Amino acid sequence: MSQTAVADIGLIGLAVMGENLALNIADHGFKVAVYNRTTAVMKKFMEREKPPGGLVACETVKELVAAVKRPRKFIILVKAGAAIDAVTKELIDAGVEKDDIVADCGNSLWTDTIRRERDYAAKCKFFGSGVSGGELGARFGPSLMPGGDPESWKHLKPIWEAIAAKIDPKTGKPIEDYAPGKPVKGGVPCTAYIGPNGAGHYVKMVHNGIEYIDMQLIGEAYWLMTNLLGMKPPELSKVFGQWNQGDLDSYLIQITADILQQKDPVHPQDYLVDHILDAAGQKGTGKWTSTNALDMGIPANAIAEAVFARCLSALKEERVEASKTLKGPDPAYKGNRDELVSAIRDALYCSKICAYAQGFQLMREAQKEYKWTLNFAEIAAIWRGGCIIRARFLQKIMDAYGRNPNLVNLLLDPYFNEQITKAQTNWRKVVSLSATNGIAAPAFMSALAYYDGYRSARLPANLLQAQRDYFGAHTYERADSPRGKFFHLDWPEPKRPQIDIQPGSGGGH
Ligand code: NBP
Repeated sequence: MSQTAVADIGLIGLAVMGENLALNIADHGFKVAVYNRTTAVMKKFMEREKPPGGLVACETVKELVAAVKRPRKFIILVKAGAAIDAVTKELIDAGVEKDDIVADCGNSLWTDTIRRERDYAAKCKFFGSGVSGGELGARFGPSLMPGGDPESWKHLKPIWEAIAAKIDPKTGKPIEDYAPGKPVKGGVPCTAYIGPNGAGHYVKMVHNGIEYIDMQLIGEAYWLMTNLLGMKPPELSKVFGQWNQGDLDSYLIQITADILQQKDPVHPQDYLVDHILDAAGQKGTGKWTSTNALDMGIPANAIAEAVFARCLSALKEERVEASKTLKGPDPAYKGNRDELVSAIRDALYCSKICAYAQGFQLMREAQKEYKWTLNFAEIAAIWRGGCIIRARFLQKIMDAYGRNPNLVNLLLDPYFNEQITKAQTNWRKVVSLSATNGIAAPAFMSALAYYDGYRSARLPANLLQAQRDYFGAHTYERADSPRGKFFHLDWPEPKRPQIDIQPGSGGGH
């Protein structure tokens, strides 16, 4: 089949994300040429959707390249990793030229995007754009985090702004009345140019790291109410539904309320959540965020804790065995139910503030490392709609960076400071209760430790430095000397224990 150049953009990869994004683009009046490695998948998609002329079916990469108008623009939505390079090379072999734009919209590691932009520079303009929102986001408006050459962004911008989720400028909330074929008109798009090379994918990675901790915190709240108050899924669903009316209003709280009222298809009298195996999966973006935090020396401990909590959950069989021998207290709470529910809500809100403080601190450091200039108010703004962490709370972060673009840490913003000051007694109560009742709440605890550590003018690292100097002559700074001046003490010889070995007492082995 030969093609004439009629399409505004080409899209490769028609799995969940690709097919929904293609329909979204077509709904907004752009013609999209679509291709999938397995042709049957593309054909099935075209038959099922019976597209009204917005989609152009291509069976080969050559056809796809020929179908797109110049300067050609392509979206790659295939499995992150080696497949991105394979597809980019196929596009180049099929005739993509130096000024054509190849936008990888998968969950790629940002350093791969930096490398790809450099490696393919002579052949095409490689661009990296984070996409969040899953299947529904892709279909009805995702949050898009584009990073790459600013000239390429000018060409992509009209499409990105059209297909992104939209925010009502009056309420700051997402406009959610998009139906197939009837896209939202007006509103502020949840996309903005993030920065050069890997910046878009980096910010998307941090988004996912925050998503891990957001989900873990909700899980811990659910688990504490289940174990300390004996609450059942429908009651818990109501609590999450109420929380969704206030400061915790967010997509993840809303879907939690929905999930908790879902009956089990196998045992229709039961709730599905009670039959789902408690072993979490992961695809790696939380781990990337945590590894990067360690590499840069940024204390994103709550985010890392959420990743480790998934790892611990995955040791299901080991945990089952350990539960038979390792002892702890049986949960027993005799206090007021409503007071505890409200304390758990406060613990969740305070921990969430710390988690976002860590995510934004990470991005602050990354911009120094990679020489990007990130606009944190804008990043919070584009996360208000379309993405998995969308929440009313993000408006507060946007306001905080609007007040002070150079804010060192979100905790120092007056609004967040006041929220934690008001709610921390409850937060501490919940963490204490989880410890005394033997209920694992690692993210609540770790966020509180971060808060207490960050607000401490002194920490026990003085002793740690002394230990390092003692055994390894690693030197220390003195509290009464300027920073950067290092000291070493010739520590007295360690007193070694005297071992009295009697001749012939068995030392000849
Ligand atoms: P998958 O990540 O499951 O990838 C499947 C697609 O990749 C299929 O179209 C497959 O073609 C294609 N593909 C593979 Br695998 N290797 C290929 C190769 N060497 N050459 C050409 N095509 C190849 O799809 P997805 O879940 O739609 O996600 C797409 C991207 O979006 C991923 O990077 C993902 O991380 C990211 N993302 C996903 C979500 C989500 O909620 N799923 C959200 C945000 C971002 P085939 O049909 O021939 O096998």
